[in-house]
Amino acid sequence: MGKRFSFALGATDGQARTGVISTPRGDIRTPAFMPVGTAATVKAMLPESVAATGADILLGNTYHLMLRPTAERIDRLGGLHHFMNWDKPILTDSGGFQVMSLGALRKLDKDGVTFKSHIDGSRHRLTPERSMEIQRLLGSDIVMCFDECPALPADRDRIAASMRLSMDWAARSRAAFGDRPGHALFGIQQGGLDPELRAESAAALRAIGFEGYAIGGLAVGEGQEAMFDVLDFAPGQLPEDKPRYLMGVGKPDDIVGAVKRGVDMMDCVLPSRSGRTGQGWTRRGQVNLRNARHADDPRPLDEACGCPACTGYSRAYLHHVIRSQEMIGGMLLTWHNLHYFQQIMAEMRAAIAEGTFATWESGFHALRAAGDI
Ligand code: PRF
Ligand code: ZN
Repeated sequence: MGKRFSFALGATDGQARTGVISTPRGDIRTPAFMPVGTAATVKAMLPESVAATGADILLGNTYHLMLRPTAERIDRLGGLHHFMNWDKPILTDSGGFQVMSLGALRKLDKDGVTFKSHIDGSRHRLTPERSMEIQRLLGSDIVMCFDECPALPADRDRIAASMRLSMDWAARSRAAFGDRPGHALFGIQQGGLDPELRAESAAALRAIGFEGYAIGGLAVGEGQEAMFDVLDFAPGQLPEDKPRYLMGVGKPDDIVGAVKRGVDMMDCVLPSRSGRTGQGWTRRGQVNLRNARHADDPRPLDEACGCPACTGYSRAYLHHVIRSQEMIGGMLLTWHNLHYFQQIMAEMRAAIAEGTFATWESGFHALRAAGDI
């Protein structure tokens, strides 16, 4: 009972969807935003605080955890959930994207990728089989296929070859993942901005069969307009009855535009990373708390926000602790940002269920355009 992984699509409103992913570790309400817990921590947050913001699931990284403290050590210590004291679902990325974006030296071949650690320069290798093994050792609930994501712009031949390599790796990931009831394996669509390559990738993934389907290869420098152009067709190329996950997105307006076009899950470091540098994301737009104009401001960051940063502290205080590099500055702003991102998700889920998404979206953009922050 409740032991299997499943997705129940609830209401739809235009292309936007709301539903529930059920896992043995709990339900994930969709559309879902996943905070990023790269190194077995959502930086500056206790796990119970992450849950209090409304997160049902967080994301972990194969690349970082395999290097430190290693997947084998986490396995010996009882798995990632126990290790980091988070008992809700965890999705892990497969490592390839992080090797490409972070790894100083790497060499790609048909079988996998060899790279040097950004920590100590030691040599490591990832293949689809090794990535599946690491994600199993971590105890990940949602495992991502091992893929390659080319930086854009790139020429069509390069994107096609990379996508076909990723589809070969998707088949190897599926075979290596094996039969693991209660755990899910997601395929990752590639193909750049090209509708035909995206269609070929989607067909390859559907033929293999996955519990969910990610849209990879976006938010890699193409800009929002180009990304939305792809999202106008890519979700429709993937199965309707499975979750669709847009990887590494994004800013609040990216997230809203993605949900409008049929995306169910997203993740991004933005609310946590930018919070640590003093950026506050609010209904009215982005606020840089480092700015001197906040030094004497007794008002909260957002008077309508119920998070600890907004209910207990002034902009003047946030300005002071950020400028002073006090740890509580990053803690409060990360909490606020994660709370705000989850608030948007909750409001979108409710609007889709009520069939009022277009009205909600107009309100979302109108408040930001007013610019009064
Ligand atoms: N593949 C994987 N992880 C990712 C991406 C991808 O294409 C992206 C692209 N935005 C972010 N994270 N495996
Ligand atoms: Zn707040």
